[in-house]
Amino acid sequence: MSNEHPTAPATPPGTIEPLVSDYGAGGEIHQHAVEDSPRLTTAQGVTISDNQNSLRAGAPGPTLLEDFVLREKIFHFDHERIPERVVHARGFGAHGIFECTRAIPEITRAAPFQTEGKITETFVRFSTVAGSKGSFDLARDVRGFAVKFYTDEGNWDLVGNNIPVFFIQDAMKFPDLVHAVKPAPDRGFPQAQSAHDNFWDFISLTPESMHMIMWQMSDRTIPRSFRTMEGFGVHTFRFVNAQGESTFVKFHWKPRQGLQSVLWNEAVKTNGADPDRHRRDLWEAIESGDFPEWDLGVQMFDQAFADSFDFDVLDPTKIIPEEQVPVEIIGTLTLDRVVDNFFAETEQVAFCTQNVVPGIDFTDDPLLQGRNFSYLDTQLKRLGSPNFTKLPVNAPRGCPVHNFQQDGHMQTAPRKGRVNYEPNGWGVGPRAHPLEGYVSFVDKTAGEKRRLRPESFADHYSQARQFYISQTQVEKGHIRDALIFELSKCEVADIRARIVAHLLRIDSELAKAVADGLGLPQMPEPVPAARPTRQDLPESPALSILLNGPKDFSGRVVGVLVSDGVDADILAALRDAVRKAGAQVKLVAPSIGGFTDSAGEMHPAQEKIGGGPSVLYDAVAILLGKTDKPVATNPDAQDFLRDAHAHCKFIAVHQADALVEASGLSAMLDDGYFQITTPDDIAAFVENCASLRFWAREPTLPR
Ligand code: HDE
Repeated sequence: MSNEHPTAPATPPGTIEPLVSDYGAGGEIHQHAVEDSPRLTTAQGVTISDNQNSLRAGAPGPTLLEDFVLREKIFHFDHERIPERVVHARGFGAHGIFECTRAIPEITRAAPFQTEGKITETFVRFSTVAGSKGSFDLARDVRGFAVKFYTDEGNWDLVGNNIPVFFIQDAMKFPDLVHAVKPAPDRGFPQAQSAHDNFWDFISLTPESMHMIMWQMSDRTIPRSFRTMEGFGVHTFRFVNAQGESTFVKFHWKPRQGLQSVLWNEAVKTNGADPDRHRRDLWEAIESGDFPEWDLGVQMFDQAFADSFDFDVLDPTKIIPEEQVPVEIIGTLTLDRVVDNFFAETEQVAFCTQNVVPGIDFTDDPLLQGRNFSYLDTQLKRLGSPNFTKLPVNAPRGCPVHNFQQDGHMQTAPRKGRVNYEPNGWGVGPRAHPLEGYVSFVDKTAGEKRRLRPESFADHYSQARQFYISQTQVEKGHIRDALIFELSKCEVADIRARIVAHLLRIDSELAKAVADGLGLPQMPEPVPAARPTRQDLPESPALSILLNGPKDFSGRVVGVLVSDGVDADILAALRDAVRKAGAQVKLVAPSIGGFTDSAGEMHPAQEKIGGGPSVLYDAVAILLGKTDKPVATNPDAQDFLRDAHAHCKFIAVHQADALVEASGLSAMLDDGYFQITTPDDIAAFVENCASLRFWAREPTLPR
């Protein structure tokens, strides 16, 4: 609602009088349009005279059915909701551009890759999978990474995840998987988590999920932000060139911000402190001009490689290690614009795996084939009309749309004229173009019509093991702890044991550590396996998060706990050094009203202690005034420090002895702490922050 008195004289802050046009008889506030300011109208364009009171027979008296203004307003409100997505309901979108940095016309005729420097508009939606629309951001969950390219030859949707493999090999199993992970149908909980009996029961009976489970139990599923995760197309697709020749391709999005995740304990607390953590992070980054970027990489290979590879390239539970087929960078995605309206864009965007353009084609991956059916179908349910393609976020931008499709709910772009069919003798209307049009790759197929799973899909443990052995010691410890946490939430002891029986096929030490952590009375027998686990697959460093972290501290945030009397020079030096590192400082003070430094200058705070716990920051500094007693005894301030310590963060301290002592940490200061005595001490702290965590503080032995 616009302020009705834009030229009102300055009044003390918080004075509401200038915002009021009139008070009604019941003391209610009325705001009136003045001069040329926009009038409030009904959907029919009729100007409304009173937006506070319904039409009544006497006061108080019955409300009249005749009140078309009230009825229309309530009617529209009643119909504001549309069904949330069956999966990936909670998501966040942004606009961006894709720039081709290496043209590959000899490999694909897809429009975005024809010339170096070519720009293609995009819309990206990140999501969690299991939680409903209002669930928290930092659930342990796979993240969706869906990109719509508005190419010159139509829309291409690359609907991927932040994990390169999937739980199942055949679309037939998807409803079962999703039912199992979603809240149980009788009780309607648990929300947005996999730590429950139904999920693990299903998994224990689905050996093909074991590779994905290793990824899911790793810190990949608790990313620091959308900006710090990879994306993958998962399936093997085809590039097709102008001659109709095909090259297999797997798509990768590599974040220029480097990979970064949080710790599980941090995730749990973050969900309370800021359930919107990831969406806020993306919004703030884009709004501040710190545009997130991902390089698009492709692994390209031919049929001969596919035939010689250890696994079936059509099996979506397998990767091709980057060390075996390199990821070649062909472009960069930059997210540079937040949405104007969450519903219109993020909610109504309709991704469909079947949306491909000339130069991109499918393979026979049975999961991909099933998806091609599902996505179009689900959009009709969600958006309620086949005309969802006309919504601005879904409509092609790089090319015109001409066809004879007509009518349907909410038709907003009807064709003119009498001809609505083809061929026609009227000489009007669009026509197909055999050369420019989409031609499917000419693939020979033959076989018996049967329901079957290829034998080439049968090895379920070798790559699970390869993923596990490729992790650093710290990351292995996190996988173990995640398994123990999740399985401890299963009420049925047998389910826990069944999962350990699978783990025995992956790594016996991991299985033993999990069994110990669960207090299993005895070790189960390993599950029967269709294929023995290969012990010879080499480690793949590309699979580790910690080996692929950021090069610097840019884009990160230092949370600074401050109090009155804080040393002005030290605070200024910290702000300066952090800004130079491309990061930002957020000030957390006893009062949101701000604090006064040692030079007598007032600073506003971004958070009040308690509202800005340290889980929200990548590193922390505790810079207190000389009389820091009130802060030292504040339990929220103690949590701030204790959590930062437990989460292995780098910690700068100045005049913080009393808080350190009150938090029980005096005997535990290590090299991750930086005693700041003069402004010169700041540099070493900020430099170290680039490595994000002081892992030496974390116990990695079984707990
Ligand atoms: Fe999806 N998936 N999916 N999925 N998926 C949906 O489509 C489905 C799969 C993915 O931000 C739905 O519009 C089936 C793999 C993302 O709007 C639905 C199968 C991958 C998004 C659907 C899969 C994904 C979805 C729900 C197995 C990674 C969110 C709402 C055959 C490569 C897109 C919707 C957005 C959304 C079906 C498996 C990624 C129901 C049947 C594998 C990122 O159509």
